[in-house]
Amino acid sequence: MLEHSDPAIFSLIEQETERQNLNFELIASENFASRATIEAMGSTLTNKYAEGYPGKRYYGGCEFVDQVEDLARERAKTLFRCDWVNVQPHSGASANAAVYLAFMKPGDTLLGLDLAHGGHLTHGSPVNFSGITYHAEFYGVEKDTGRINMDAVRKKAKEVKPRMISIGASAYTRDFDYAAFREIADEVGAFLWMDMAHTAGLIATGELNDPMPYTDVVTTTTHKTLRGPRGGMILVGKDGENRLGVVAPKSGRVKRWGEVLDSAIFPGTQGGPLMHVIAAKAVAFGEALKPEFAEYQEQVRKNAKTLAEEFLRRGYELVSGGTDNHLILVDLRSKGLNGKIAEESLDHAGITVNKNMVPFDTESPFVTSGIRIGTPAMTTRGFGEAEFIRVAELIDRVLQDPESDENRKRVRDDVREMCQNFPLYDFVTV
Ligand code: DSN
Repeated sequence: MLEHSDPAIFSLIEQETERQNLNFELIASENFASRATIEAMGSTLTNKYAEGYPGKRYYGGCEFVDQVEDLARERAKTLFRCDWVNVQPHSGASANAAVYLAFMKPGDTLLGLDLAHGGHLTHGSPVNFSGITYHAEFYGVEKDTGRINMDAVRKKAKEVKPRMISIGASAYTRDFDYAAFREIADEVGAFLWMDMAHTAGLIATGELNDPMPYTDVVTTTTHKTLRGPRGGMILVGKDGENRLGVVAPKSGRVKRWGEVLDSAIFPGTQGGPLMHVIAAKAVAFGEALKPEFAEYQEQVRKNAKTLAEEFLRRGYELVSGGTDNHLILVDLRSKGLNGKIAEESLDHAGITVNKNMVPFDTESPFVTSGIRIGTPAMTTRGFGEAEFIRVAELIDRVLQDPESDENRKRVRDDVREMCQNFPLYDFVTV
């Protein structure tokens, strides 16, 4: 249909699909959703309004979308071994906004990981609603280890007495000690929130520590390591009466955490849920419950480890000296390069990464001293350790002579050849 009704958009989608097919996709937060997931997203469910929750909607005709949302919630609860889930957040940022609304009053203090040390905009950055509405304080990583030091977090928490502590990152290569964070939160009387957007897939299959038993609330996106549609989700490990004292308006009954967070999504921060995306989430969670998904997550980590070893062997410096998860953070200063030059030259060679601040960076966020490289997307395409050794070699070849068109072109030809041996989707012919 689209080819005839809107050739301009059709052609751009074709070109983007070709770009995805013929490039190394190494942005740590990206992945390739399955054809089934994409099919659910492109379905008639986009036509339906369904404000409210299954069984309690503000619109008629919700009998089928109710079942869709129930399936998504049940599958997510099984996948993450938790009591309660809300699958309606349009994005990770929307999920996080609802957590703030539920737990914090304007001006309350949040203690989160510094954006410049691998944190996220929605964890208190001064240019984000979280830093504008709330008072944000930060913990960071140590200069010599590149890791979070829990004694330093405790010291900071005692000093600033936060109402909520956030865990989670977009550029941190190590796992988190949730038990230690819980202890600190209890010592200072704070709520504990984990944003597992990057690592949800690895957590689901047990590759990384599980935050559910230790945290008050967990948020995530559904499209990164979790490999679902673009969207968000909120989870509670152990549901129970909320400690905020929020009561149901008519009965005066103390609400459960899940109910408080449901209200924070709708009507608190969102309107109608995207039922086509919720259907796609259900499809992706169904896929994630299969044994192949655990094998995939194991391979994601093995590939990241291989990539780290190969970069170290080639004389690069890595923040924290390696990785426990799906990404590495390369500090390019010892090679006389910066993130901007590296990102641009790799782009010309068909290798997509993003420039990234490294802790204690001496460059601006527009230049940066590092690049972040992730393995989830190319692992989905079938790359194993042998292919990631080759990925490191091709990146190194570009970075040895980043301004040379000839060098970039030669690498680009090799990248294309490898990509063609691992087709993105079976309908892609380029
Ligand atoms: N934009 C995501 C990332 O690249 O890590 C975080 O939201």
